[in-house]
Amino acid sequence: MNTVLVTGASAGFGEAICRKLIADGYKVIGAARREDKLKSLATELGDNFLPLQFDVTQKDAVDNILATLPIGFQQIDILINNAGLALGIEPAYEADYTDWETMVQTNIIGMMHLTRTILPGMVERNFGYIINLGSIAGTYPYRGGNVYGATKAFVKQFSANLRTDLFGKKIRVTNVEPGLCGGTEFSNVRFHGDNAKANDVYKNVQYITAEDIANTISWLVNTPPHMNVNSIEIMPIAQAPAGLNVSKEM
Ligand code: 8X3
Repeated sequence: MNTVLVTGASAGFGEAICRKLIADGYKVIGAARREDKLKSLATELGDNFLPLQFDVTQKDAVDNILATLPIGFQQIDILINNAGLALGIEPAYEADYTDWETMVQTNIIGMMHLTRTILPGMVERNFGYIINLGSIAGTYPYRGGNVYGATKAFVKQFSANLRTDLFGKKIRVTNVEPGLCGGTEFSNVRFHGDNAKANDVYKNVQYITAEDIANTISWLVNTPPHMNVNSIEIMPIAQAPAGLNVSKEM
């Protein structure tokens, strides 16, 4: 039975991924900052689920916890770098600089550290799979996407470069790039708890859901080991890159 580590497991994509992969028969380590949420997930998911309380930005704490995993969960076959966030939607000249730093710390440095820590074991066993949660924001610019989109462009290129470094090894890497996804805390976090603003993003739109992403990841991990999906971009039918715009007012 393969073991999966999912970061950002307490809500949204992470929670849905844990639920789906447990149902698929995997052992799942769910890592997140919020212990109470992890505990209720553990009660729901049973003995094949191991809750781990850590913040991906706290390097030493992550190292200590990963070095003392219980028997049965020590060999991580699949790493799902899901922890990440968007903060703010202001243009670059008005954005909060600490928001930028937090996004870089979580979306880039947290993912880098988990990958660098877990990848050598996969290489030793010549077996493994890393799935990174990128975003369409890493490909398509939009107003206020500045640093968030740039962190996801990093995820995209890092994933591609991992494939190159792993050439000739039986280790797979996929960058999953979701578009507009509702029913999660993503926009509530982005708007710093302004729930009315967050709800407005999804009003009258058929968005994709965390379950859609979890089902995609379930499909990915169950594809045959000789096959690598380099990247997969998923938008709701209601969303599309709608062409270049020209401002007539300038
Ligand atoms: C989430 C998708 O379009 O809100 O990364 O940036 S989007």
